[in-house]
Amino acid sequence: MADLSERLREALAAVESAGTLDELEALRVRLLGRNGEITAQLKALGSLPAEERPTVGKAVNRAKNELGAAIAARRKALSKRRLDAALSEGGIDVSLPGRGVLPGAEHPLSRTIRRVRAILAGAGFAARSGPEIEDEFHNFTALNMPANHPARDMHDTFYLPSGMLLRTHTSPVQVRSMLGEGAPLKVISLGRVFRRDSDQTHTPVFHQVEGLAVEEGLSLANLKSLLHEFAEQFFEREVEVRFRASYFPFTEPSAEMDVRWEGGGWLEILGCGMVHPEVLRFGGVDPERYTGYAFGMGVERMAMLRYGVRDIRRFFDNDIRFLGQFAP
Ligand code: 2U9
Repeated sequence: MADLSERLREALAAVESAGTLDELEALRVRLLGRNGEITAQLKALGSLPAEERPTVGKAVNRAKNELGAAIAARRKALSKRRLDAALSEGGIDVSLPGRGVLPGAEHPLSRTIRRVRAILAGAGFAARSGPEIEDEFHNFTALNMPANHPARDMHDTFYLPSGMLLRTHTSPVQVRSMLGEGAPLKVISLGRVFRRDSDQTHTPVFHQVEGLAVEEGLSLANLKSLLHEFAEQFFEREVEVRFRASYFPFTEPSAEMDVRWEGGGWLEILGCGMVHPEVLRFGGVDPERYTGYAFGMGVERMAMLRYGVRDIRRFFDNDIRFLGQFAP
């Protein structure tokens, strides 16, 4: 009996100091398993004198139950320790609150493009698109910018090894429309254009909207009234506009349109003009019979003016804190 209680104390100490679940399981098998110590003790009861059997038997059973309970408690403690370690090591704290779902918002450039398109659709312009990789003819030559024309330099063109180029404006789309559809024509082209230029108001990729109308009898007055109406719809208020004489190789005469801003100053919002007869001819249109007007604007610039954004690069950072402000 003395021997038994000594072994029990030792066994309980061993359970308490088991450092892993595997160690503990090995211990359980050694003590309580089919060939374990306790089982051997119970088997040995048979060889004891009959009067000692009940007392010793009870003591062995008590030791068995005590050990079983100690092993179960130790197993629980070790399991918890293993889970805690896994959670802190893996860096996942499943008790943290969720991140929540942020509402989506249309990109300010997409909103601006949609508005411009809707306003011009209301004025009878149909949208056309064309390739972003262009040839010199459609991007320059047909727009009255022959080889070595100084205006080609101002476009800071990206040239590809093949001799093709990334379009520097959306005008080649309208050249293709004139060649493909002929006159009369009333189209806008809207899309990405590329120039080697980058600062607070210039990015190498930006968006343009251009309009072109070709018809018999179109005049500068038609162009001016269209653009005045466009500005009022775009800014959703009555606006005062003025036209300043300018120069583009593809229009003659050419002008820039300014809008009167709060504070009394003038802000340039777009360029325009009557299509140069040479450009009509390159598009397969007879300039003796038809006249055309055209206009072009930068979508980023329009969005900056409408939303009060000072740095054009914000449109391309994809910072949710910036973009989230443009939800309708
Ligand atoms: C054809 C004939 C004429 C399109 C035009 C402008 C004036 C213009 C600028 C606005 C800001 C470019 O994005 S920007 O830097 N564009 O001022 N664009 S007239 O004239 C055309 C187009 C196609 C066949």
